[in-house]
Amino acid sequence: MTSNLRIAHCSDIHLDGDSYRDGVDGRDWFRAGFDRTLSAIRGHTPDMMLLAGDLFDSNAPSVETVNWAMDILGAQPFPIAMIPGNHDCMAADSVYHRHDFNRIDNVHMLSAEAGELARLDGLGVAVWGKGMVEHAPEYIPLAGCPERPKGYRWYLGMGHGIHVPHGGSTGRSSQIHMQDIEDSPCDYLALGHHHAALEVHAETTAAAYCGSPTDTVGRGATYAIIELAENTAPGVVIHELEFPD
Ligand SMILES: [Mn+2]
Repeated sequence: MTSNLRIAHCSDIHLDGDSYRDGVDGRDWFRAGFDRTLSAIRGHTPDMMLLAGDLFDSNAPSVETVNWAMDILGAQPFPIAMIPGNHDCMAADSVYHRHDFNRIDNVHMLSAEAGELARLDGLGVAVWGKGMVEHAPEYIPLAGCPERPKGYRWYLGMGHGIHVPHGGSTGRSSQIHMQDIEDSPCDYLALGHHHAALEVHAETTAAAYCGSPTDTVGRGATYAIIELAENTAPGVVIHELEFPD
């Protein structure tokens, strides 16, 4: 169990998405973007990584791209916990029904509809997440998160959906209400879906959308590094990647 924990958080990679650059193969472009992101993340020597959804742009990525993704996740020198997003949700045709990411030694795929925990005993970390089946107003990404499991120093959660501030509008799909963040038993919530990075901390839970490292909307192509330490406020830093021309 560690008294300090450094977490890398990325999301919304959208592998096999359409490139918006003329003459560039979208497949190569998004792969290169994820490769670059992981390289930058390794430079921070994190204890672990959280991937908060939309690794793939759809539930129909090429088998070659899925194998590429499984290989590169498996090659990272830290454990990874991940959830599906809306683009790669757990619908009947989900890419994750065809390819078992839990076969990768260092990967914990949290895809159960009711939610599930990954236990990283060596780090004293428990991670909660669940698999979105349908991106719909009825789906509440942070609903059902259990209390902190006994015996773990750090409790992390993940969610993929739209941020709803207090008094914000309802009726959208996959709402992450500020109240859900305030009520969360987790130390840190790694959120995905908004491609623009956004810190949404509550008093007892740090929370952030890390943004997308393959999209420059908002604060640029980004990922986050989180430092948790005993008796110290969490540190969340959004890092911007250089974006190739
Ligand atoms: Mn999304």
